[in-house]
Amino acid sequence: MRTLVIIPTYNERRALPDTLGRLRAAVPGADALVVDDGSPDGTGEWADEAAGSDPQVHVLHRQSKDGLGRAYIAGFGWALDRGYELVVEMDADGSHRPEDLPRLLEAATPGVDLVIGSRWVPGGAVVNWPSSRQLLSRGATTYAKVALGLGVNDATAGYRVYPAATLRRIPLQEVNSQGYCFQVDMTWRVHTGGGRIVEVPITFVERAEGESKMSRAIVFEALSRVTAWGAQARSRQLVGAVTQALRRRS
Ligand SMILES: Nc1nc2c(ncn2[C@@H]2O[C@H](COP(=O)(O)OP(=O)(O)O)[C@@H](O)[C@H]2O)c(=O)[nH]1
Ligand SMILES: [Mg+2]
Repeated sequence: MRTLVIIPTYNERRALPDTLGRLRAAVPGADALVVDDGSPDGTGEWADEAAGSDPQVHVLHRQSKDGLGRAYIAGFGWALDRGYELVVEMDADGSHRPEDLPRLLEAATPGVDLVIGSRWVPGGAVVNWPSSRQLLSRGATTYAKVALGLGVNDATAGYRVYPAATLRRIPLQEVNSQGYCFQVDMTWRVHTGGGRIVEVPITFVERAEGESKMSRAIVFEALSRVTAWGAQARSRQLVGAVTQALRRRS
């Protein structure tokens, strides 16, 4: 299967060389696309050099920091235009171990619409992640489960495999969640479209280099959007139930 691994970057000059090198070694058949948002630390220039010496490495340059979601949407479009069959999301900072990718790709069998590398299933783990971030991640997933009825144990996870067909079914230009909410947004769209989601345990390793781009605004976006989607879904269910009851009576 023609596979593209999309790596979004903002100021990952110190972490990207290791991640990319390990990825090329772990899955030599897969191509890589670095989507850089004009990182001031020279990440984009380094990626250009890597692409110059390796035809399986590509770079998409964007003007300025515009959010993880938009970087991925741009990368998905790039992948679909070029006929890739499997599209992978992977962080640049080493949190998503490239050595786990073969197991994720194996899980992308026919009939599977999304593979999530999950920290919160048996066999999954986190290393060096502060307890505050663990709590936030678990809390967000539990909230998404309750509010949306999502049967997924790690809805905010960013290590994923999408078959191209799944991405083609989603109106990507309408997906405008920016931070980690983007991952929940995409999961919710696959779920409501009747897609089959499979979780594979991974070990998530907190970055050793550079800084997290997590912010309060990102948490707030996820909280408010998930609440709104949940309310919409509940009201649709209610309208459906009332309509059926009325039909039965008439
Ligand atoms: N292109 C791009 N990449 C981003 C942006 N925000 C975060 N990233 C990348 O997304 C990945 C995950 O971000 P990170 O800050 O490590 O999030 P954390 O692991 O949740 O703390 C990393 O590869 C970042 O460089 C952005 O606005 N644009
Ligand atoms: Mg990180």
